[in-house]
Amino acid sequence: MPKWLCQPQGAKWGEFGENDQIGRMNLINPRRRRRALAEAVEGQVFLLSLPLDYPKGGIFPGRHAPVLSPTTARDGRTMYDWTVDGAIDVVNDDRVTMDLQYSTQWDGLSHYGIRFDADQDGEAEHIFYNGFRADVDFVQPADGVAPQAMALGIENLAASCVQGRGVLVDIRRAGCGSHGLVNYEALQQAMDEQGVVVETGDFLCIYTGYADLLLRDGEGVDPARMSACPGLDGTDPKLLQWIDDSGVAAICADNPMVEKIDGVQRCSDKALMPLHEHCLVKLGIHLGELWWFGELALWLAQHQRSAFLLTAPPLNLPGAVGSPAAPIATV
Ligand code: UVW
Repeated sequence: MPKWLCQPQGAKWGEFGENDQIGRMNLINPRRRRRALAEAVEGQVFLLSLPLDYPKGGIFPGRHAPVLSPTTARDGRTMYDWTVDGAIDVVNDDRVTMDLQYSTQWDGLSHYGIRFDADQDGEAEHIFYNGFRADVDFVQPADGVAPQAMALGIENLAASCVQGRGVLVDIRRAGCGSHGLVNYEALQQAMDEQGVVVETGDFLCIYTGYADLLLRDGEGVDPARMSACPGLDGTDPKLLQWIDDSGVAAICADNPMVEKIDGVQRCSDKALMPLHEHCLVKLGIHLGELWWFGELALWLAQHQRSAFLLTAPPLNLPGAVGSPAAPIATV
């Protein structure tokens, strides 16, 4: 029996096969990867990750920074500065407890779904990319039961290796209105001014300046100031159509959601996060969030370039819905 009878308007479920779990990552084939490798002319590298204990200052109260602790050795002792008699070895071994989407991260396709009646029985299911369902394809958390994405888990993204051509657009001054919403026209204008040309299978990297402020201000980060940073306007139909037509494989931003939702005019019964809906649910476009572009953006501007080789695998962590990342740009 098919997973769905009806798909949301504008969705392209089935485009890469009925059981596909990586969406537009499928577009990155060996030819496109060779094209990306050709951008690595200088051999210079940039780390696009924040230190994973950023943001500071408790600006995302629901998500928690990593906490390190030592593991326990088989002899019951703390495995930190651990030694055994009669040998010279000294061992440290540690554990981390962290929210996978606290800092620089990938949103997996299992991170975000919508309520939609895909089987046409008159009731909306909780449904994800390509028609995977919360009640069938996920283990829901319960007492003593850990949650798990049995479909669309982040390990699928890891298996694709996440390497291709990145293109960076600086939208720090492109935001429209008091909320800094960047619509289709504003994004196009920024791309034209910066000579950015997006090709099928590219990773579109959106530089808003948000992560620069996180790094600069540390514990003193000012939420009001952060919310003035620009972000994509997911309610703009022209922007959503362009994302579809452009063939981007993923969109990565240095802000927490890629899109901005404060100051947006929203209709009732629509998604709070329309760009998430469009990308993660309808098209299978992964979202990278809280990446850091400061040094890369400066170098690219100084060299009149916008493209680079991007290597950005998530953790190969079965069943997780997102993952920290340590993306690398090579120019
Ligand atoms: C949500 O908070 C739902 O999404 P994100 O991690 O993309 O910001």
